[in-house]
Amino acid sequence: MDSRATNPVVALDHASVEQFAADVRYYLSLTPRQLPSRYFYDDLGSALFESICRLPWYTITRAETRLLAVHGDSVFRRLPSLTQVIELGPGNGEKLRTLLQAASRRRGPIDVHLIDVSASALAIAAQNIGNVGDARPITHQATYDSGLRQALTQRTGRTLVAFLGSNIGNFDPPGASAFLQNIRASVKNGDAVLLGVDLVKPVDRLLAAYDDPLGVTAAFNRNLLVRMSRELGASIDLDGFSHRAVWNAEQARVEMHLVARTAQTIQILRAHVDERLQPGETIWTESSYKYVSEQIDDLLEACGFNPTAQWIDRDDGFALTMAEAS
Ligand code: AVJ
Repeated sequence: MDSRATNPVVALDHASVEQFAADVRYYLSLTPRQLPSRYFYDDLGSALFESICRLPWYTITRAETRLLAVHGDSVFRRLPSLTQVIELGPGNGEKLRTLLQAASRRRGPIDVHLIDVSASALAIAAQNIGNVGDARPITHQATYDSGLRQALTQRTGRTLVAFLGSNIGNFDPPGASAFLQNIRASVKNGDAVLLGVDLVKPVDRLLAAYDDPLGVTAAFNRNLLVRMSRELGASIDLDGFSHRAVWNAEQARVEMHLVARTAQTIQILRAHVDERLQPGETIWTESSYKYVSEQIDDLLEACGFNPTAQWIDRDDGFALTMAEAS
């Protein structure tokens, strides 16, 4: 949805609640039980995620911001005549602002399309981008695919698609390939992607990032239950669920789960949900896949991109990779 369109908002909100209910019903019934991680990001969830980014144990945001500040100028130098940047899942837009500010000189105005499912994140991001030089923020409250489609219908010229913060980690490997292939099919030769990806690192560091001593990540995870109660009228005992993060070495992913402390029921009358969980039974709420740097080039190449630069933060194990559609 384009932020400038005011009318369809109500209809979309209604539809998105129905979609949420349908997704909860479907994913909770799977084995193992799941909930899609994109539903973390209501207003409270987005605020909790911002807090996570400030935690000493969650290094992704700071590492990426450092790389963008240092190498952002090279990104722009490699893309002369860039007229448009599309960021998928910008959150508060601070990383994109760092990137834009790193450009030593820029020719002409640049359209900055911000695509996020969170309305509150978009409002903050648009503000953060709006006061950087000649950047013109355009917001789309949408999922990645539909937002990308909307943004590209307004294509003005050479385009950079930014997918930062290791957001790609939420896709399983086939999903990540399909997603990048879809981007490749949607952009033109000479367009580029900028991909920020968290790297495999020692397990203790991975677990501390997803199960922090302050319990912010636990609150972020359990907020999904709060959201289900608030938006869907779900009847859930919030205290009946605890947060768990596990490193799945075989799959190279950190998983987050909600664990039933005792026997639990989740009931949503309007969505015909009536699930009973055994003590210890889990709901899998997120995967954050971690990569080794060479895999990122391989993945991009397999999806029709030509990697042109990769910058790595060794301290925190994070890679920023640029690739061109050619
Ligand atoms: C925004 C999806 C990249 O997977 O690290 C942070 C979300 N989950 N702590 C991530 C998240 C738990 C984050 N991404």
